[in-house]
Amino acid sequence: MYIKLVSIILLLSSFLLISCSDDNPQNQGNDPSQDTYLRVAVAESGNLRFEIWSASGDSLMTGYNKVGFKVFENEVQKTGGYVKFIAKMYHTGANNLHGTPVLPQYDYNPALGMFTGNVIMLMPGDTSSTWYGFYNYNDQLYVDSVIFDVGWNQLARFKIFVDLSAGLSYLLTLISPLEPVRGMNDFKVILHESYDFISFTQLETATMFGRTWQDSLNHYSTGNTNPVYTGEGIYSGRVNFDMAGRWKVSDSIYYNNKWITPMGDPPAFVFFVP
Ligand SMILES: [Cu+2]
Repeated sequence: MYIKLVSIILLLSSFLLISCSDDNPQNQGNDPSQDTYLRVAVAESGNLRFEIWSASGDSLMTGYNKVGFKVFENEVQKTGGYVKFIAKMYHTGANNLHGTPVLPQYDYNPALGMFTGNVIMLMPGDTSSTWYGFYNYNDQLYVDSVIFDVGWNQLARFKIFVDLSAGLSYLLTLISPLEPVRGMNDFKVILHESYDFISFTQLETATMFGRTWQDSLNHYSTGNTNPVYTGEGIYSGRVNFDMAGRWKVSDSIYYNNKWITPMGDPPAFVFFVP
């Protein structure tokens, strides 16, 4: 079990390292006032169809995806209840499997006509790594094991840290800024806990302390605010990149009466500010 966990973390780490080289940035806006949902995946079985719609792009991408599910039975759309969704990735040859963070349940949002929430996609699919979706409506209707695509958002960032004493891993996913600008930026992250990298729990009661600095000039900016929980899994603060160059934003996290980030070496995101 432990060996398997380590191999999955290594696998993810090697992918996440690659993802640090952003030589071809692409635009992934996250302005909630401009939510336009596009259909990004379909899973059908008999007279049943589940659709995933995304407000984060025209396909599911690595990182944070704001999504809604639509369910049709005999072409009649469901307008109440809930959807459950699980995603599992199989790595051919590596003989392992991992999950990705999803919500325990997606509730119906009448204003949007969908079962809304988020999914975090840890890795892109490719020829040897395949995502399978398992869909459930009201614990009554199921479509299982349908392959779906996930693209690679080169701007997506994750940090994984491990509490070995507790056998728990944590995943910190950056939501904003994916494209940092000079001056004030919204700093948004989402935090998950996992003991096996198959199921993940979204943590909503952590306390976060951000720190923003520029290594090369030993420069700290002022006017930053710590990320605080604002709902839907998201912790939101502000970071001030008051000069161009390479910035680091670290996040020390206190949860369940202890520090879960390594003391003196908290996870840090690197930003290149034009
Ligand atoms: Cu994978």
